[in-house]
Amino acid sequence: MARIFNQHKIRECIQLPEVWNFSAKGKKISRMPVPCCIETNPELINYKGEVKYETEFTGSGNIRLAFSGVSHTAFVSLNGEALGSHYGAYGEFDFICTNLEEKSHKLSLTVNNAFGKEASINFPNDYYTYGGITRPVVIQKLKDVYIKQVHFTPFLENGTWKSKTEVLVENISEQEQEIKIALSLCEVADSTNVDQMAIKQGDSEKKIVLQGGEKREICFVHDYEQVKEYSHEHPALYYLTTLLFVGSGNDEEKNMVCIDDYIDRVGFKHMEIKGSDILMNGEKLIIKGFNRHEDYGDFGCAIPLSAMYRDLQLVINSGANCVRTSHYPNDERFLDLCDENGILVWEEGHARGMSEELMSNPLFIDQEKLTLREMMEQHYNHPSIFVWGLLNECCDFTELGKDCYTKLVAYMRTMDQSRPISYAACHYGKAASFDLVDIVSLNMYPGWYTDSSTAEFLEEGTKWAEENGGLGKPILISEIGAGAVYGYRDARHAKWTEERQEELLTEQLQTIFEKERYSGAIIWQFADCRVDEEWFANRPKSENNKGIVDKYRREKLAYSKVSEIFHSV
Ligand code: ADA
Repeated sequence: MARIFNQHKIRECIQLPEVWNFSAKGKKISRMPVPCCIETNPELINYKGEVKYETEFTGSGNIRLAFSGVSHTAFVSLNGEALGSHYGAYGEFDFICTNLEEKSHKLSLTVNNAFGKEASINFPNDYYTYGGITRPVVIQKLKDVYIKQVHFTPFLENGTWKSKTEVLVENISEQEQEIKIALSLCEVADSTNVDQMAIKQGDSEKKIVLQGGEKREICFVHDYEQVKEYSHEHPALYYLTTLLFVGSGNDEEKNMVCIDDYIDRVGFKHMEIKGSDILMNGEKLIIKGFNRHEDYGDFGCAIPLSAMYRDLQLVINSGANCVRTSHYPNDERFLDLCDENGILVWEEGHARGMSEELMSNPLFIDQEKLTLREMMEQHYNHPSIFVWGLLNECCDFTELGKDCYTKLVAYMRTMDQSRPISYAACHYGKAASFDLVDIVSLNMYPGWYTDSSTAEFLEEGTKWAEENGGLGKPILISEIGAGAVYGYRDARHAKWTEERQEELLTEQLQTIFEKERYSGAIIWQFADCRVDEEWFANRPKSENNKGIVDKYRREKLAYSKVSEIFHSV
């Protein structure tokens, strides 16, 4: 499943095999689990290039093939007929096949994880570009009309909770269809309550007529007498159920037939920037969290749900309240876990450390818009997401760079006006684009890459922000930390020892949390991760060793020290 709860009770899903036929050039491998990174097979641990997958399923009629994540480029065909391609390892994409005959169908993918100009955001980096079908694949049976997307936007008006729900439906037949959409909302906590809490005010049903092939958005606005707000401390979730009925013009209500459904989990939270504070439901947020790459031991980025669950428990036990999905949209099952545990999420589009030259690739803007659109459209309802991020440490100081940031932030604003936007910056002293964003976010490594103290770095960064469009805005330390090789302990407390990492993080965090001006700190990083060998010079084991746990989640000295500090904030 692509989520940790069942999104459909009406819409049928077709079970796919968990091991597919597989081939890779020059290798004798013939089978591969899905989802899985190809590097999990020792024969492919350094493989870059094309691999081929094939499987079969039986079905008929209208079929939706949904891929939650394929790294990084996929070419998909069904029964030998090309359906299309997709670039981007971290966003869901789908194909709708209509009027299939009842038989066994052959689903084939060619997947490529090699670097090249046609993959503008993937290049040798301080994390690893894994290969394969790395997230779940879902096949669903659709009728002639289906629910394509549901966006739920909670908001406060004169102290009363309201919501706007936008339901996007699509008629994949050529015939005109009369449909009815019905919404209901009930607390997840008592979802056994069959008398689902009907929407209190306003209408919860609407009828429309769709022409053949038409897509239409139907908007509902509702008031609520009382709801439980969503927060870190009290992550109250609600099931939002959308039902789609069809009938003919003279049909009585009772004769309309429910043919599709879409269940999601939502929460009532309201984000606001007030002066230099970030507010959630009117309360000032002090962020204390971790940057987390999707990279776990020998599983690479295809982290099993049980391992995601373990990561989240370690985050919760540390007293943290936030995870930043550095530097790409995450597996939605991890976001589901964050939702139900109140771990606030900074989710960002895929990009890390792109130079002006890389950003001048003619494909870049469209490819970056795709990762941002997939992230914001697909993850819109997650109440844990409190800020959208983009372009981590990319070129924000030249005319071309600033133009990219300007275009992409404007694009993000068209998709969500309910959450603040930020980007993590590091080019101190150069021009910056803080005028574009709601929160200034600074990456810094005091005592690690330079001898500056945290206080000195904060003073320099604050001045830099105020001179470049960030005056009076919240300032969040989006990355701070130091490296340590797991198990390396030494009386000298030399660099790369666990002792040194613990000392530096202690000074860094204590300095930040004692200053009211800052909205908190997100440690770089939660766990060690694999990096490209081009980064070997200061990456022992060809890993980014700044985790407070290693890639197998074995705790370093810093974990308990960070936990002590986070619990004291
Ligand atoms: C940057 C970057 C991270 C990581 C970090 C480091 O802040 O955003 O991805 O590379 O530096 O470890 O130096």
